[in-house]
Amino acid sequence: MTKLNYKEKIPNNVDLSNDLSLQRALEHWQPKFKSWWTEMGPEGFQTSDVYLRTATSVDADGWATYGKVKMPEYRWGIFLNDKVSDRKIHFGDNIGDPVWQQVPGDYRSILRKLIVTQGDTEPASVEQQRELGKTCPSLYDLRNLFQVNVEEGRHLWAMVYLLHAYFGRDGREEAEGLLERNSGDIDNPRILGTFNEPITDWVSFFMFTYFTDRDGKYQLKSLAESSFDPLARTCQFMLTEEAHHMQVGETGITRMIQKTLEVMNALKSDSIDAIRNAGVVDLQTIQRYINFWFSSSLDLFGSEISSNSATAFANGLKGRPDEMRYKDHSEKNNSFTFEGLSLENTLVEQTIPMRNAMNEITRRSYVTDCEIGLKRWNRLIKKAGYDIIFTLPSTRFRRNIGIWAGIDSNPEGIIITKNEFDSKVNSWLPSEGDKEFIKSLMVQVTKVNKTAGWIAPPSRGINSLEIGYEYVELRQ
Ligand code: BYC
Ligand code: FE
Ligand code: FE
Repeated sequence: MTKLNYKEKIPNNVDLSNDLSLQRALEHWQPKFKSWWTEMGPEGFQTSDVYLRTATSVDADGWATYGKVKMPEYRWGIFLNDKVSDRKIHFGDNIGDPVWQQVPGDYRSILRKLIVTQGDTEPASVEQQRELGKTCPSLYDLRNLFQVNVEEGRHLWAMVYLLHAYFGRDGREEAEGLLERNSGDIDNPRILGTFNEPITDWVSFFMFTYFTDRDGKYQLKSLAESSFDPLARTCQFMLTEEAHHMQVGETGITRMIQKTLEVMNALKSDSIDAIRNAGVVDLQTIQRYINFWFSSSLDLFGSEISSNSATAFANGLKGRPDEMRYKDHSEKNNSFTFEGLSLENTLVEQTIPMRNAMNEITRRSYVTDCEIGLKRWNRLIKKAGYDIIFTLPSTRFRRNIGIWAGIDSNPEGIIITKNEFDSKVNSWLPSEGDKEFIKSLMVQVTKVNKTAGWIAPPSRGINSLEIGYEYVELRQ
């Protein structure tokens, strides 16, 4: 197993010291990354010691090494899973050929676009979350936020390495662009919609890590199948880090629900006013946050019918998540039938070539995965004796990309008029009033072993440490 070389300026397991011009190019990008981190990364706490995990090797023992570090001194580096010898292309038109260690000329621009799109989301999320330290519900949560942030920074490094190593001059230019676009910037926004949405409260942060990082999981799984071997190996390693981000989301939402249920039981009431007056989030508002972040994340899979996704599949650039679970890996002559939209805006059965449906196939796996958390949360609610049930809205609800974009639908997926949508939207999506209420709950708690009133304390600490461990040392 390759050890990561930490003696170098840029920790790596790609033998960077043997490619001086690449090393120089990346060392030139490194200070730009550091200034971006200082300007656009977490606000405050940059001089605090944070209990973070850093990868020291890509195998099971070494990839999670814990210790206190100041965030700007985190060892962002380039780590790829080890090469599998004789790896062959396993989907699309070139099945059985050896995978590529260099970018084939014909696929250069489409591969670059996939890598740039993936790379753009990573720093975007750090920018979106930069203010959250001011309202952290506990030191434990603050540490988790920063862990997610430094790892998203590392995911940016992963894509920048590919751009520098395999795409020459235009790759270097794209790498600069990844630090120039900014989340929510009107003139130069991030590429994908969700990554321009503000995340200014912790309810949104937990929803984002549950729903949007999970899009990351599915996109990375698709790219981990790629015939461009360096991309596949990079994404395989990123996936090990991704699991933690989704866990932060799932446990955060669970703890928020637990606290609400505790208060409801103490009050012996399910009155929304009473629940809010007691300083916790009513389940109806949580449902509206689910509706918002789930529907936004659905757009990240692209159009239901997509010639881009067909080309990427045919060329072996981007597969389906867990491609080996499918029977046919060419899908050249197969078709996909789904409920689409007629010219009169009514639901109609539509059949399209399977390869054009790859975005929708990936989206469906994602939806199934999202449901797991909702089932767990619904069990908690039921056990507490309430009959409220969380549901995922229909994939037709509030879409901005694909065939449902601009179609007014209710959360059950029934097409309705714009008037009806507008009159009910405040019961489906967080209203200004909901956001004000959530904002009022967001107070910073940084005392050891204390947790804000709207969320239950964590059930266990990090890496077997106690919950009350000083995960972030505020002393400067
Ligand atoms: N917003 O055929 P279409 C993560 C564009 S998250 C704006 O429908 P296609 C993370 C699309 O680019 C994972 N534009 O779809 C999570 C195309 O543009 P062009 C991120 C959008 O091409 C949390 C056009 O619409 N990874 O890692 O198959 C924290 C029509 O394209 C959107 C990736 O996305 C949108 N939502 O694109 C941190 C993987 N959706 O060609 C990190 C790389 C589509 O007309 N990207 N468009 O200029 C891809 O695989 C694909 O580009 C897409 C789908 C999945 C985005
Ligand atoms: Fe990431
Ligand atoms: Fe992530």
